[in-house]
Amino acid sequence: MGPCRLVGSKAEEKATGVCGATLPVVAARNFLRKVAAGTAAHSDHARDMAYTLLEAATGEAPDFKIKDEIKLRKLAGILDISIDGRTKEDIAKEVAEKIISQFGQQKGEVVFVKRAPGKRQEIWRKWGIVPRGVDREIVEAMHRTNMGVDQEPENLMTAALRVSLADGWAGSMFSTDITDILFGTPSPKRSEASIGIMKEDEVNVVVHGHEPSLAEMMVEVSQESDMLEYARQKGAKGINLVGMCCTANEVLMRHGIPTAGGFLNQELAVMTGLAEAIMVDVQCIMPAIAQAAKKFHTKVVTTSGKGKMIDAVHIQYDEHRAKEVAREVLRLAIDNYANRTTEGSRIHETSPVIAGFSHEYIEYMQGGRFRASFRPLNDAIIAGRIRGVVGIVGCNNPRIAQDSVHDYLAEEFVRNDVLVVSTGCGAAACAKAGFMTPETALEMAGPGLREVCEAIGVPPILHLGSCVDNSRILTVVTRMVEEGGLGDDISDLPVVGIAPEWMSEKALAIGCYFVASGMYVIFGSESPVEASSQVKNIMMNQWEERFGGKLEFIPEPEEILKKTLEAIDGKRDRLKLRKYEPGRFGTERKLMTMADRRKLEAAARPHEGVK
Ligand code: MSK
Repeated sequence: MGPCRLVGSKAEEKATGVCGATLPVVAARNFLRKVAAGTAAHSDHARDMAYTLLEAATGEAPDFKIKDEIKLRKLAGILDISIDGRTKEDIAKEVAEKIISQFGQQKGEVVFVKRAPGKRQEIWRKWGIVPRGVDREIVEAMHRTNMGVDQEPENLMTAALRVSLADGWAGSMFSTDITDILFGTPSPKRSEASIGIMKEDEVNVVVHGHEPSLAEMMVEVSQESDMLEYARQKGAKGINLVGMCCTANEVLMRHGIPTAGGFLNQELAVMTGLAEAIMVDVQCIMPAIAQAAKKFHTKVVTTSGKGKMIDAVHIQYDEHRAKEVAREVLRLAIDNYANRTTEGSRIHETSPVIAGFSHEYIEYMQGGRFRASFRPLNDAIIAGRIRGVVGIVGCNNPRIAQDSVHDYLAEEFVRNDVLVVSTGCGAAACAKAGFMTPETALEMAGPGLREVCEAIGVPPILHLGSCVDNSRILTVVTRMVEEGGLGDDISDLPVVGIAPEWMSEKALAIGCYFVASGMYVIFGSESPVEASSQVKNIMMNQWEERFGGKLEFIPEPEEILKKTLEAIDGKRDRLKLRKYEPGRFGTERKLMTMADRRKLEAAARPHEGVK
């Protein structure tokens, strides 16, 4: 009696389960469950971060300090917490407590809803999708989808948007803000990407997963002289910390630690034969790595009580003794250096990458410390130098050649003067492809976008961080609205969100909160609701009418590109902006022939005539 799936020959709109639940009900129910699971993942991560902030403030987690006091004070302001005459620890304690209370809040509105544009908040209130508390929305979603509760596809799908908002405008946003306060708000760092970053003569330790607390400690202890000396005693020249998946994005953005890649690269890290240890915590960790590791010397080390794995070593993380735990993992890796036996294989090439574009830095780079704003970006869009903005986010999945759609779309958008922001494994894909350097603007970008990137000195594809950092995209689009000239709501902006190679329930939660925030969102690969035209109609038409955003699953990359550009141009028309004209700005690069050169010289010296 459930949870049901209607598949195979019965997968027709009129099919029902034994209880009478129709196919659209079952499809909507399962979709809501997935969105709730994705929201739970991001938000439980956020809860751990909030407790780390609390214990850093009270001194119970002495290895953690408050690194970004400005951001802490700003956040206190948003939370209506007084800062006058108080120490940063005192403020941080109240900030952490207030955020922790948001998880269990039963009534009212989660506090960060007020960060959205006013018009957006009204839309949410009108349709009753303002989340009350993070846990309440997740629990209610699980209840509604239990056998015999919510039997109406439309009602179930509306609930999916509400629970997703508890992710984007609460859980994920809490996590991003707290992580910045504890470990520093990212600013651009130069580093490298690809499996080629593994070093033959050093102890390679891969940090993989999502929560950055223990990885931050690994960054610190891997630079301690005692640890480096211990590694030398064991015959290694040094310690090479390597990131994987979203933990990689966190330590890349803040410390320039190189990234080995995204979700589908994890087994490859083992297969290099060079990984002494892969330290994991939660989310997107394949059990297969422990099985692959049996053929090599690699130790897979689980560190979260929530995420244990057969055939892995477990070293429990404890924020009260965080550095001690990090040293324990590192020593295990160093001791394992001498055990390399089976020869692995790998590529040796790496790509340069500039990562670390927090929304604060994006604002700063457009006007410096005293005139930071989004004005130049909005003006460039209004003028048509930049056609629009696209977020390419989300995972890889084994049904698609890894990174192929991420890379294809990123390249084509940039060529078409569309600024790209990227997070998660999408960002890892672009980093490995070598797209995240300012030089990319010169090599690939359309002339208008190239001009803007050259003026500011940034890549045309900006690395905004990990999966929870999709909340930074919400802040960026909100700031664009506030800056003026591009309508008065997120749904007016020429922006589109894309998850071309998605696989995780977290990606569905992200997609839904972008839609509820007013964006057109396209997912590649396969649709989890393909069998139900009614549910697809809700996602495409009803959501667009009510919320100004819609969700569409499009497997063909060329079609994703076409529909995105059409949507951007459609929004430009509605805003009555200048029609985008390719090549209108800047100078098209062109190979000069000798005849061209002579013409130019003659134009410069008209009195001499052409010889
Ligand atoms: S790691 S959720 S595979 S983006 Fe955040 Fe990558 Fe998707 Fe996991």
